[in-house]
Amino acid sequence: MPDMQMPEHFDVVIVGAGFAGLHMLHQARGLGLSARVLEAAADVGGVWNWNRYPGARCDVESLQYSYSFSSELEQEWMWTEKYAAQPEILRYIQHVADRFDLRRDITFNTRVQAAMFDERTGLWDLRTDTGLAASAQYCVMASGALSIARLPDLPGIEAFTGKIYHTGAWPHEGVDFTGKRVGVIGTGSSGIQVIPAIAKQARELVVFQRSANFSIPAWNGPLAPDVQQDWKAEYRKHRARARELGTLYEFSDKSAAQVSAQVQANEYESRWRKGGVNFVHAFNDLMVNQASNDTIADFVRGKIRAIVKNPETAQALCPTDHPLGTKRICVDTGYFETYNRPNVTLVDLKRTPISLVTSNGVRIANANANADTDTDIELDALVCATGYDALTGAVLNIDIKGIGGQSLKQKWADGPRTYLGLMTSGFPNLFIITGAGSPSVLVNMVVGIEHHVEWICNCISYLRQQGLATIDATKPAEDRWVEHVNQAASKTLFPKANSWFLGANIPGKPRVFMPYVAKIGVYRQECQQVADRGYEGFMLERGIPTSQRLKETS
Ligand code: NA7
Repeated sequence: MPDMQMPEHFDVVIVGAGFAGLHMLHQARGLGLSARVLEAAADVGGVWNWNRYPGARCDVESLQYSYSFSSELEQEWMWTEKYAAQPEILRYIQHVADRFDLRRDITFNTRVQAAMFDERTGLWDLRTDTGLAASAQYCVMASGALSIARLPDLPGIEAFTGKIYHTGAWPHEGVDFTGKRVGVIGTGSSGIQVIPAIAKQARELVVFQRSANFSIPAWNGPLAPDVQQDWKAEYRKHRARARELGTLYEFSDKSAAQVSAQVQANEYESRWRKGGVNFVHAFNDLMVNQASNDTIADFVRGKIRAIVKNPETAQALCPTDHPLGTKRICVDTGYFETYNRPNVTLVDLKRTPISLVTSNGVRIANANANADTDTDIELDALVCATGYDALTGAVLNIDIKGIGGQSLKQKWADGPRTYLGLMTSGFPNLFIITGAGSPSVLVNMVVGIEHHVEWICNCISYLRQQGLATIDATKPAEDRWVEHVNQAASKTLFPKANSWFLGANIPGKPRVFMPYVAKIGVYRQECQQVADRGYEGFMLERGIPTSQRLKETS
């Protein structure tokens, strides 16, 4: 443990320099606050700095996956593709950091390990892995919803002598798979993007699939200058709509249940040809009515069977264990077509699970139960596209202690508890951006981030104007919010999938549906109402809250 320095004091400390942290820093400066961002990586960008795997791309259109706070920025930045690839998004974020001179308030290569609320001073004390210490009146967790990469717990993995990569921690210098035998584990969004890219380079690619996933073609391509100009001419109108709707899809006002099978098929076909996540908004009951969902899921399974030539592989690639859209829908470029290549093989782990990782490959159980030998697959490299400890992982990775030394880990042992997804009771002046209990990963992240930063900044301004020292969620308000978020999810098909939305990918993680399924416009109104009513459901105090007060008011 490095020696701790004397803490440097700021009005706000922000954890993370991705889209959220940079925006928070810029807005905090606008309020005249002193602010410091602490960032584990060597540069800005968050997930876009870490996820450098080949094929990494955003599945929200570039013109929408960008900040709206500066019209000059909006107009001057030119996107080259409909869906931007990771390097272009990273360049954009780096440009934002430079254009608004943000780097001077960011400390890089510094991972926050602990944050503690000091009842004597009313400040948050932060400790980092470099020995740097900071204290601040407000602490903002901008640490990302998908930033704690998870490697699979496979027996023997430590014995593998080839290279092991995780898509979420990709080497900056890139990887050359030419002539190599590569295994990819995982077929979520990252796997579905990386598989076609690696297949083009590697000698052999073996995909290890635990669950088949639905994926829609992106039909990505260059962004025509006139399309970009037209969109930019109307940017204010588009942004206003995005604040209500999230990403601007063609939302349908019809239910699939209302129309004939032919009308359904025509609509699915037309949306498949347009591509992207827009596909899942073909009808308005697809996420609430299983029978309706079956119609769109059947359509995609039909497409998979039509694309993939080997019928056995096609069958294994057809998802049957969850309704379409209840796991994050994937958007791809030639994913299913990749299985027609002679150098690509699919291993269905449901039939033939990995029994051992050996020094030079992977051993899979034999599909024929009577056969006495397992099959060894020799590999030079293993790519894990195995996902993240989503939504709560990054926050709980830090040892956070609130009033009375209460640890957040303990408080959230049975699942995250927040009020509005923004704060958690007993942790005054600690704000979370796009965390559990907010729409978070279910909407365009940049829209969600901008809303949270706006709300937090308005809140801090209010506190300062009123001469208040702290804001803290009350327990009853938090309990009501958690119930409200659960209720909202239970009216949908989402809980039917073993998804990372409910922590199912992490052994032992409590199964709680974490994001709030409401439209961002509805959520925005709920947050605004709370503020308009003088921060209803929060305790606002002139003095410093203590454990004694907490006992009295909870
Ligand atoms: P995801 O969506 O969590 O996908 C992870 C994949 O890895 C998924 O197919 C998992 O199967 C699979 N997985 C995880 N652990 C294992 C083990 N132990 N063995 C075999 N297969 C495993 O992560 P992504 O990075 O693809 O996407 C995350 C989000 O980032 C994405 O939605 C975008 O919003 C951006 P499972 O389905 O759990 O059976």
